Amino acid sequence: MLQALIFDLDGVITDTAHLHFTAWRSVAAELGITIDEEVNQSLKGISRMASLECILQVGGKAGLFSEAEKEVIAARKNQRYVELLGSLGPGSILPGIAPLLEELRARGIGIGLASASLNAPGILQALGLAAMFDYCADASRVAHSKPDPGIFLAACAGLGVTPSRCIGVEDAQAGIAAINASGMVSIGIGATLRDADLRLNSTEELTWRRIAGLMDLTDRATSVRR
Ligand code: B16
Ligand code: MG
Repeated sequence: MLQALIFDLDGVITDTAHLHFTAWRSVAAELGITIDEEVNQSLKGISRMASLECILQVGGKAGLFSEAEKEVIAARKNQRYVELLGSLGPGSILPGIAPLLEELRARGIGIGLASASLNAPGILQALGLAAMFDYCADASRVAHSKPDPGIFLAACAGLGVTPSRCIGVEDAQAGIAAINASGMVSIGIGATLRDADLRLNSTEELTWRRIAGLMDLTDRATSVRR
């Protein structure tokens, strides 16, 4: 029996990647670094400080800043990002997600969030979805970020569910690796993702029918192995 669905936020519930990009691009430009869409893709799902390290690397400036200076740069990026989040509202929820959350609620299936974003609670509020989530894992309390399974396991613990009875939904390769390492069943949203138990092209395809079918398949695979 399926106990819970645990969602990534950016790229699954809403799309804030372009807002992260705008904020990082302006901060990077002040450091004399130009970042393009390819760099932006590599920042998907990874933490704020890991994103900064990646940008410094791209610009050939890794190792030039102290920890305190990096904290200041990351805070500047976040200030700009939070300003941009003002544009989010219920209309920013990705297609198919709102009806799916309603369906899961009606069926008594737990709903959790496992986002690397420290802004996740504010984003759910802005989308009008905060009350739909039974538990949001706190990225600041998890030692290692994705691909480590920590954030997904924290969400399972908070919901009081068993990982193997849960599905995780992600749009980033590091996130799929995290779900698989947690022992949960994985669904990937995106054309280029590898290793997901089910890969879909968009959130529109993430329907209750597909989810139920995936759990049926994994139940059968488990009973054959037994
Ligand atoms: P913040 P997710 C991730 O969200 C983003 O994909 C990633 O680009 C960002 O660096 C990370 O959150 C941290 O965000 O700066 O707001 O703490 O995909 O894990 O929901
Ligand atoms: Mg994501």
